[in-house]
Amino acid sequence: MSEDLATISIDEARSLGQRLLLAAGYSQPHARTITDWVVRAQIDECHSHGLYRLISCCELIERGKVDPVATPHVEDRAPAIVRVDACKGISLQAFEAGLPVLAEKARNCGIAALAINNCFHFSALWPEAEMIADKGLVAIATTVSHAWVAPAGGSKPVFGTNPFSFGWPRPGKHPFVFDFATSAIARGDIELHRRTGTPLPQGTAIDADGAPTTDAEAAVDGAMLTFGGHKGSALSTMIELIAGPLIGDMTSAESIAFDDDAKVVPLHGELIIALDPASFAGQAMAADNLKRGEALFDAIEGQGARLPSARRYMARTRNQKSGTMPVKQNVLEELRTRAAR
Ligand code: NDP
Ligand code: PYC
Repeated sequence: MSEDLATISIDEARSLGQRLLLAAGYSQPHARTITDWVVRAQIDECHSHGLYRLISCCELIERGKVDPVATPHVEDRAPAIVRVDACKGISLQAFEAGLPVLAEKARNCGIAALAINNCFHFSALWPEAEMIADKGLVAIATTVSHAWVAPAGGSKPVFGTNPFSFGWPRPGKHPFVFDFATSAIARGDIELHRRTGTPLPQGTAIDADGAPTTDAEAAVDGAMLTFGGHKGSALSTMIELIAGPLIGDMTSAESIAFDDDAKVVPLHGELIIALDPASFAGQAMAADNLKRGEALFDAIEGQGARLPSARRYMARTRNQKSGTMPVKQNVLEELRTRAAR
């Protein structure tokens, strides 16, 4: 095990998460969902959105931002649109409340959208894409965050790290899922580098004078960069529009203004779209069409390339078998210190 990684049992992580969140003031349903999601992410060895995020969730209460007992409100807006108001709670309860309605609408209409509004959002998006794909539906999920990222050709933060996730069902196999920030690096990774004082990868950030930097502190004072230059910049703009104004929620610039230097995770909306293969092609054809997707995956893997999520699925298998998982040493120390208070 590398120097900065410790091991924790999955059971201990679950009970640590529940204890911390209940003691912080979250309701039982929020404590359960948040714990489930961060433990899932840690099992898949997604360090930036795993157990580390328990600290972010506690800070949200300590800095007076989140409603820790909010009950999401589901609103049937149109045959293919469901809206869930998270009422300034964490997004996850809202997603779980909206998911069955989204799936039913997608089956009825062929395509449906779930708009989550008014949610504090700290999590990775792949669990959502995976849960939708596990229902036999194609998934797209996207959200803004805080304005930390400069547009290509500029030097001042405008965009959030704006993640985009896609899920495709694969009968008998884990779904094909990808999930990434449209910034060159996720903010969570910058924070993890900042905690340990380790350099950022080249090409991910600029300092306050607009000069390239690998120093995480300087990046926080300056700006993060989009991935893929102008292409990531355009994608990030699209996400600002469809997960912001389209659904009547904040842009990343508005979210960071609302934050008012509290330095907590963002408050905004999320757009989730589900598509039903059977509605496009009929039940029998849909099965054939999904098999044609398999040929594509074979062509990718057949030449030694890997599919997105393959690393996660391998980590999941390994860690579920052992009942333990790796976690950053400094994160575990902080969680145990908080739990002992
Ligand atoms: P990564 O760069 O770590 O990974 C991006 C995706 O690419 C993953 O699906 C990953 O699969 C896949 N991938 C990585 N390397 C390869 C490879 N060599 N070949 C094929 N596929 C590959 O993601 P980010 O750091 O950009 O984002 C991390 C997380 O941060 C995401 O889960 C995202 O949702 C979250 N996030 C959340 C935000 C929020 O506002 N809530 C904001 C920004 C990010 P694998 O996992 O298997 O490696
Ligand atoms: O890692 O960029 C990020 C992020 C923002 C909000 C939650 N995670």
